[in-house]
Amino acid sequence: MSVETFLGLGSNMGDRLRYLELAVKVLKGIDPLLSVSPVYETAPLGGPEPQNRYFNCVVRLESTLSARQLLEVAHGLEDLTGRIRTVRDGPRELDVDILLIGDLQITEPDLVVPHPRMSERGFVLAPLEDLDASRVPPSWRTRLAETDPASLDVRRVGTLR
Ligand code: A4P
Ligand code: MG
Repeated sequence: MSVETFLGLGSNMGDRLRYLELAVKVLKGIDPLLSVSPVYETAPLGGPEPQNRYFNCVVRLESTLSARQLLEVAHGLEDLTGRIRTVRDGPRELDVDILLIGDLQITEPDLVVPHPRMSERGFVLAPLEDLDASRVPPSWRTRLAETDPASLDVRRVGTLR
């Protein structure tokens, strides 16, 4: 049975749009009918200073893949861009986060779904809301506005080809 899955894509190194486009192209091999949110330019959250601004978007796809298989796909996409993992939250050509897999809940050392930090990130909330507002409880936005308003400072820059 296929399950509605949301992946978050982010890039803040090199040709940021091209990396997002590449990821979407590969993901179309899993679901040719996938949907892509608009692309947002966002301030880097965490990690070493200074860092480039990110381009972020969210992809919605239907898949029969297990969570583990999806994590392999995510890592495969990151590797495809030549990403080398150095420091946590460090700059990256492509970061692929599994945000939601239907209503599945997973808590394992190397895989947590829903993504544990998605509710604290304007760069996830805005594009996810574009694709499916029902996945973003209003309380998330209210809390974020109170605790970290800078995180909601995201700017829509366009759509992928
Ligand atoms: N992992 C566990 N759960 C998941 C999941 N749901 N999806 C594990 C994907 N991976 C998951 O990730 C480290 C490990 O997390 C993976 O090997 C996987 O087993 P990583 O991508 O290698 O390391 P990271 O991304 O540096 O750390 P982390 O904790 O995943 O950070 P995030 O949450 O991915 O955030 N600012 C802006 N504006 N835009 C961004 O996109 N991204 C980050 C990274 C920081 N700041 C940002 C952005
Ligand atoms: Mg990550």
